[in-house]
Amino acid sequence: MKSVATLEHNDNIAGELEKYISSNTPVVVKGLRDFPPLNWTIESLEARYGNVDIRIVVSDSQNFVYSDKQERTIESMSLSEFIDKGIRNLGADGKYYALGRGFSTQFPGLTEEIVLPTALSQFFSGSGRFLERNVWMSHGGTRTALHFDAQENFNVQVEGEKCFWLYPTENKSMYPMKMNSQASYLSPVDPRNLDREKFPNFSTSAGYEAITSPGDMLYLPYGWWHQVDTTGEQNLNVNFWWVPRWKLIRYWSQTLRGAFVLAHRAGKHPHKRAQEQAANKTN
Ligand SMILES: O=C(O)CCC(=O)C(=O)O
Repeated sequence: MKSVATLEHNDNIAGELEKYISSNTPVVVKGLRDFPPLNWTIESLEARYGNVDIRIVVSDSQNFVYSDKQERTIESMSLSEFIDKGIRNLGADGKYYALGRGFSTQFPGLTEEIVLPTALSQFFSGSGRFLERNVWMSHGGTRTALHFDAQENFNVQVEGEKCFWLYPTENKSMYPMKMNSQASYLSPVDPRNLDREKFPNFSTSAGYEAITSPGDMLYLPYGWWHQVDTTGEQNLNVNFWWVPRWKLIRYWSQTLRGAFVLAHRAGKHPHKRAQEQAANKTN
């Protein structure tokens, strides 16, 4: 496994980072400055937003694995309830919880704080670049299943550490779930616990590792597969997703899978609609 390259935050960091973005190569920027979320803690967010209702991912273990039949199980609860069940009393009710993809817009006033440092602000200028900001929170020890996102990603660590195992967009032996499944952006492979009989072509040597500590920002390129482990008692993280125009065409297979996942979520996947029409005819 190779290590992802690192850069130090400096006033000219954008130019250095641009080379990695244009070659779709991951890199970690260390020592981020001028970034308000680095002052947050889970407790300070709870004090501000404890009563806010959020969507929480629920699992039977800290290994958050999804199936092709059901993308993932979601429950709605207040931030305080989540922190109680998922962080302060880990596993006490036999379930495990994580705030993954917690839209910043659910927390009034937070989006304004999740703003890239001035030295990096050029990346979101220009029109048509959908930008989503998320808050991630969990007890350490979680594992997020191997998947890719059809977006560019800046992922910043605030509390605890994350260990990313990354595989290039072009890698052909990732065993993605079926295109017509709910989760065609996911792979059933667990690279940290590899089943060689089931997945003989999976290449561990194709992987890269990036460990991020508070103040580190991973650039996770469009379509790169990633499995993520968290450490520490508490894990807090924010990320930015945005759309690169030319990569949508260059990595069309990822783009297509991403579009099908969105269609599934909206109930408009062609396969799902065909099934529904067939069911209606027989009724
Ligand atoms: O932190 C995690 O568990 C997953 C993060 C992730 O998948 C992402 O930022 O795209």
